[in-house]
Amino acid sequence: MSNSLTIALSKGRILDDTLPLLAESGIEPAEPPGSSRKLVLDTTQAGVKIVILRATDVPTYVQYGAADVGVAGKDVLMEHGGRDLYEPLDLRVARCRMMVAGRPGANEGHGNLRVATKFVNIARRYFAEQGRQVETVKLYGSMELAPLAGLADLIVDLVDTGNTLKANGLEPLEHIADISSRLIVNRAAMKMKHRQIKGLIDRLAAAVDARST
Ligand code: PRT
Ligand code: MG
Repeated sequence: MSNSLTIALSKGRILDDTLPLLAESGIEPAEPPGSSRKLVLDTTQAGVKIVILRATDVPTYVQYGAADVGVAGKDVLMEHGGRDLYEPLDLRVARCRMMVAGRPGANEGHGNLRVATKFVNIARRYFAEQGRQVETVKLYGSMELAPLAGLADLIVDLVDTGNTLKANGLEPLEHIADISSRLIVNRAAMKMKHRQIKGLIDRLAAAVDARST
């Protein structure tokens, strides 16, 4: 089993944007993902498998070595903490920005602001670093609704075009971080399967570079 390698990906943007890079690196699913309900896909390379997870579970699988490598958004890694993970490559796909958003001027109010977000660790760290007192409220989706419904003054969310905010009468107010997808690697796997993983990193890096030149 020395040639076995498990790659963790998540459905949606990350899968859509990563599969072409993997294909350019010589790894393609043996059957089109989505053609069945399978969560483990064989690939054109013997021993190399792709597992399809929830985006927030990818760092956990890689951290515990249930997957050797994975692809996760920087947002997910920042929120997870990224403990025990190598992050050797920025794949430069699924790009967006982590922003504070709200009604125009909503971040200027004095007193305790309430911030609704699915990224509570990122939000707490950001406001604490600035010495600003906020109360965070954990949500699992549709953050844009929170200011409209009176649940919170501000949200911390991902913004790409800004259309979702605009459609809900909100504006991006403060930039927290630029986000893109990263290759992550389990520490033990990096040692035990070094030749194989180093080869994958090099081929992916070449595929990423070929795009931006
Ligand atoms: O959907 P599910 O809950 O299963 O997981 P997920 O939402 O994390 O998965 P997915 O596929 O939606 O996103 C995976 C990753 O894509 C995220 O972790 C980010 O790293 C990256 N990404 C890039 C984005 C966006 N761009 C993005 N625009 N993730 C989400 N959005 C959402 C944002 O939350 C907001 O609702 O799109 C909306 C804003 O888009 P605009 O264009 O209207 O500004
Ligand atoms: Mg989603």
